Amino acid sequence: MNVSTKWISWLLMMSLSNRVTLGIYVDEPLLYDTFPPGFVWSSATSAHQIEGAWNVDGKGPSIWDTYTSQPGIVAEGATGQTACNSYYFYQKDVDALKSLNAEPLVVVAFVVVLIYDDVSLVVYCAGTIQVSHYRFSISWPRVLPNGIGQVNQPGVDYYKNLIAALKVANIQPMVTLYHWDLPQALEDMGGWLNASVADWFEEYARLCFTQFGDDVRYGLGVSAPDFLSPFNIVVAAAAPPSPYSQIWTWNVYLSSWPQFDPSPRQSLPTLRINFQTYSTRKSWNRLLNINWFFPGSDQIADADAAERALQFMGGWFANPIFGSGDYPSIMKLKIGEKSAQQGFNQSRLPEFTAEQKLLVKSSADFLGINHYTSLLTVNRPSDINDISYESDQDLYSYYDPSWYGSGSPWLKITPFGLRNLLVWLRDKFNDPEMIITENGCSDTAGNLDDMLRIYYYKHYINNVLKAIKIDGVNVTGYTAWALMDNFEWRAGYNEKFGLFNVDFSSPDLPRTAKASARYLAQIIRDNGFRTNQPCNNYPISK
Ligand code: GBH
Repeated sequence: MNVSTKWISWLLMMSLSNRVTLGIYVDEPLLYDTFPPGFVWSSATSAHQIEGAWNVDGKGPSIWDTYTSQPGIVAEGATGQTACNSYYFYQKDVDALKSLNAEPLVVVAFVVVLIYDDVSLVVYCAGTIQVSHYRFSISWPRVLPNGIGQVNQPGVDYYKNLIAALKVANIQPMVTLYHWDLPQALEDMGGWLNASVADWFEEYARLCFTQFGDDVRYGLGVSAPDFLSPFNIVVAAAAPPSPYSQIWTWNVYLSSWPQFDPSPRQSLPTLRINFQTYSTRKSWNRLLNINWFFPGSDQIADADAAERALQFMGGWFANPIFGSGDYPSIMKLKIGEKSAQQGFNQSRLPEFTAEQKLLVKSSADFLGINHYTSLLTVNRPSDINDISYESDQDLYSYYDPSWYGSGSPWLKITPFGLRNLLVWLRDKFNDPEMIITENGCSDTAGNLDDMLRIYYYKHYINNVLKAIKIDGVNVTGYTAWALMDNFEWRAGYNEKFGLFNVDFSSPDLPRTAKASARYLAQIIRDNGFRTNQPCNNYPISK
């Protein structure tokens, strides 16, 4: 990128930031242009959120099966025991994906018209660009009921069947190895806090590569590792009183990267090499969940706070792999200083050895980003006695009241933040290849006429396009979360992210395309935004 383009994009970013800090939400004009040829279009789910069949065919329980069996924790006592029943209904999922998948042959379209009498769906979906990928996760306890040791063949067969069905539909699997459903058997041995987890994970990953590697072009590692930390999922998933509640203050950093994660040991590079030999394309990754943080004012201290928030959330994992090969210096500084003041004899942030740094650095082929929302951030020193990941950051984040909301309290619709984020990641982490591995919006209605979601996808995807075309960021794929309404963790079934509605009151759990599914299919068909497609002109039809 030349100097003047950089300068212009900086000016654009500043004007966006200023507008946001003024607190007035303004619709942005769309860029009418197309994505680069070969751009990856995908939609995503995760195993525990959709599969159901939690205790059949030899599957072992996961920490989420245990967790949701405790009353009063998940909204309305919801569980993932049935969910979308994808263990049995996976063909319905593939069919849903197919309707996001534009068939090139008009002949096919006519056949479908005759069979389904749904002309509009066919019209929207006809074209030459298609959803090329489906991102799903493998349930570790379904293939290894005890986490290690005995393999559960029916579980392996399930994923083989799914992959085969995707192949028939010409959709590439994009496989997440871990989306939070740790085998309970491993949790009982200390879970992510037991250093042996690196070996356990390696055994599991090897099994997956051996069984599925031939058919998988993109392999994704651990989804949103920050949410694995004891503060989040592990503590929550362990029945109180949890041993972690005593030690999490010590282990929040430890458990969220070097100890609990195989990367600094042999495994990640080894697995990556393994994966390469099994794959037509080398790819290995860990997915960052990262917000964008705008400074809450034009004070330098608040700009620094926003940068700190980004580094703690994204740099924590991106910097060791794509940046300097170590934790961000601001994390080292803050946690080091605070640890000393708090009487720890060393920083609570562990240090990588030189060997670990080398192993981690460049251990991924692209940066996977899960992104949903932005916040405003101001500098605010924390109480020194409060020892936590949040307090270490000395800041306060909040939402601008003018931003549109969603069905989730934490998710405000801020499409401009995504473009800022992509530019920031490009600049801080050496212009990595990036794939957006999750992006999407919830409502609580699950209605088919989901104009809010159309708005969300339209403007977020358009900001990805601007980042590519105007700022020169190397984004090669986009994944819509979620393919269908599903079990939304602690929110149960109340928050609906689906492109497809699932009728949970019917035993068949039918998946029905929402207006947003058709809208997205249109963007995919056009591989972008065409001036003769005003982008808001896709009426819902039966
Ligand atoms: C994604 O994470 C998950 O990867 C995906 O499985 C999930 O379906 C999707 O979010 C939508 O929820 O309840 O206020 O404590 C995005 C990051 C992490 C954001 C957990 C919400 C809980 C906020 N999410 N966080 S709160």
